[in-house]
Amino acid sequence: MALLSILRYPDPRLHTVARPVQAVDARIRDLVADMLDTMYDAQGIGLAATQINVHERVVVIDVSEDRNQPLVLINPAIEWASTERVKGEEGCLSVPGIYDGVERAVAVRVNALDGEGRSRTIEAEGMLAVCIQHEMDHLMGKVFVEYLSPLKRNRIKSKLLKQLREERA
Ligand code: GNR
Ligand code: NI
Repeated sequence: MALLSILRYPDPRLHTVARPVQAVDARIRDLVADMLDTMYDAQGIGLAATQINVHERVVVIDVSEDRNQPLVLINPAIEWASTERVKGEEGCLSVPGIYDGVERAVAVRVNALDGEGRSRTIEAEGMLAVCIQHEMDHLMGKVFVEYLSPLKRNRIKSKLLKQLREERA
């Protein structure tokens, strides 16, 4: 079990674009195991490698009530997204304590490699669809607060920077 530290907004490294994984080998399997440990420890429903400062297209998700249905998405690609959209409250382990509304596609179909390197297609709606879109944004260097108004985003930035300063004091 290894816990990795999670980058916090406004860390500029959160805006790095991740590169595709070339092969699902032992290194990637170790990374996935550590990301799952980290996500469960932090009580998140998802974690993108970007958040732990690894800039490869790896995501872990578990939206199950009992926290026992891990999903691993490597090199995820959206094959289809509904034109119907819905606004829901989002949070992020990299933006602790902040929650706000973001509009997303209601349903998506995603192709990705699983933890064993097998290709699979996932059809998602509800919380899983939201989480997949949120995590894929991380891989593109995008954090959910970038969907908010500049005013809100700047307030969030100031609040989190102040928290960091206070923690270091
Ligand atoms: O734990 C998380 N909860 C959450 C709630 C609403 C919308 C998206 C999320 S993802 C977040 C974990 C996280 O930051 N993943 O990148
Ligand atoms: Ni997040």
